[in-house]
Amino acid sequence: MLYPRSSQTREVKNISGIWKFQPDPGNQGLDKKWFEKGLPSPCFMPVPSSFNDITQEIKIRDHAGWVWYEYEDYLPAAWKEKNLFLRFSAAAHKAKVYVNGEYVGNNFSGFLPFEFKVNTYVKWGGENKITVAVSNLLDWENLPPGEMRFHNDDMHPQQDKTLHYAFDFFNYAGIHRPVYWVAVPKDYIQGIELALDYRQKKSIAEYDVNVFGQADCSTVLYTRKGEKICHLSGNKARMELPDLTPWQPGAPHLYTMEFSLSKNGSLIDCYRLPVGFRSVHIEDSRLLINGRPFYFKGFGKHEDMDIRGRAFDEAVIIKDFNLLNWIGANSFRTSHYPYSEETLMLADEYGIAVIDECPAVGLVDWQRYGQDDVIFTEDKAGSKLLAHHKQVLELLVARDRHHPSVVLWSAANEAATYEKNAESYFKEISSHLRTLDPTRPLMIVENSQHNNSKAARFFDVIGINRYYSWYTDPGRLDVISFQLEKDLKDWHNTFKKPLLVTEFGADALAGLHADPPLMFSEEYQARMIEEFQKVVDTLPFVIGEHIWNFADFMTPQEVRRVIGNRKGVFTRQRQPKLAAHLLKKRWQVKPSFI
Ligand code: BDP
Repeated sequence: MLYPRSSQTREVKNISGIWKFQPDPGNQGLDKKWFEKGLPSPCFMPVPSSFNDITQEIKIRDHAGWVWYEYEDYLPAAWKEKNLFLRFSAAAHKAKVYVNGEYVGNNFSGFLPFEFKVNTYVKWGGENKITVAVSNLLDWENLPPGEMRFHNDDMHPQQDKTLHYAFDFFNYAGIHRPVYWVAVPKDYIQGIELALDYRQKKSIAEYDVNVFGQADCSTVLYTRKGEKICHLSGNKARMELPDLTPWQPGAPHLYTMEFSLSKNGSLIDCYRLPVGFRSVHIEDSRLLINGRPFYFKGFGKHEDMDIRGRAFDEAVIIKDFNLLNWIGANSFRTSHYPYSEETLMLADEYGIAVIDECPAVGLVDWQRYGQDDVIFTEDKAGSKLLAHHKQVLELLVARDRHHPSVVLWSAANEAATYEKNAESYFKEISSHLRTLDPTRPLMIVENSQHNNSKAARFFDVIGINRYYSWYTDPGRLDVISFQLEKDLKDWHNTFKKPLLVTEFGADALAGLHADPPLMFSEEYQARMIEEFQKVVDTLPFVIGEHIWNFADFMTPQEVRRVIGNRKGVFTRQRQPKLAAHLLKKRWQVKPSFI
């Protein structure tokens, strides 16, 4: 599915804005046909936004189940001659869509785009009602997983239940990214499979244009200034060009690829895509970009902000890229789900490398959360979840494969890879991912141990999350160097693969100080990060350091969290803590290429 871009043959109308909204705690919307009759007592809701923090109602904030959205919009009569799509860039987690009271389709992957052809449902030149039911419920057939738990004890009212999930970010929900009408020609470019490479000073583009209907396809590569570099005919081709400037972190050189369809010599469709040429390889426990060993300096992030929750917000995205530049970071991980398409486009533009993670998070035993469970069983992470996981990877790769900034795919975060059945599960995930994209290395992010992970050997880079002196030996900054060095050496000796320290960090309440450093102070967070860095600096197989987290973020309420996770080196409002200033000092002089 292509990103909605306008061109001389395509029209895109963003219909985000103020929609009507109605929670459905009694689950009656479907039976009572709200999609036909209209929402009974709606309030206003911004789209995009998470619905949770917009009102003053705790019941809405903590609602688990279906909510409904409604919007009315006029369509130009002239679009009758086009193929018309209704496109949602993301709605968490499941959605059912109706147009003018009729069901048009559903979606199951809350962090990825979906669209429906709506020609037969709309009134041309008239008003059209869009109704969307969105559910934030979690189950074991979709990622991220979770389940509704009934308390069944005499200390809770009968039928009392809570939505449980084993991931540490608030289950924000709603229409999280923009909604568009996309009008394309009758015969049109439906999809583009594009692989970009840079080898022996040659830039290579291999593409396969999926055309709906009958038309001749041609492709032109331009510089950003519009100078023509190369022209090829056919919908499947390979370009090999000397003398182009490659894309690389810190020096993001981009070109424009223009795909055109014509019939009897006249243009019928045109789609332009920014592209960059670069290679990513693994060699001798290093990750090479364009043949040079790259060192990741950056963060695990979240899409998270006051009021709007997990929703798309251009101001926040651009602010974050400016902060990444300010601090001297060269990369981030889309922990723990695919981020907006615009974020990846900006990573291409800003020259920031991205580890693109799918929403496989929370696949762990829930001991921490009060229950000791096995996860990789047929009723949990079994064949249904595996099939969904593979499908989400297909959609993710199809969406993001053309971004030069994406240098690694991350298949999962902190899964229970020590369980027996995790072996076959992740063997299948890695081989599926490899067939989807043979051009990029694969990563798994581990919280298991070197001697019990059954999954790490199927991946090219192992991400390691560690919290020495925090969740273990709290307060003991002095044990970090001993424990971390031993741990990382063990991992490397066992798997002989590059390691990336994908998470380390401490909660710090902005403005809380303690010297000598005590837990939760800004000083402790800064010192802990420095202790980790001292160790990774001595280990040549460690290919990078990603601090957990870029900014403070919202989590479920629990005793370890003070209105959210405070491991950000920036506050949730993006103001620097002490650690941010120290990171800036280090990263501005530490080179990206070793
Ligand atoms: C790691 C998780 C991350 C959490 C972090 C923490 O990968 O999502 O937020 O711990 O506890 O286990 O701060």
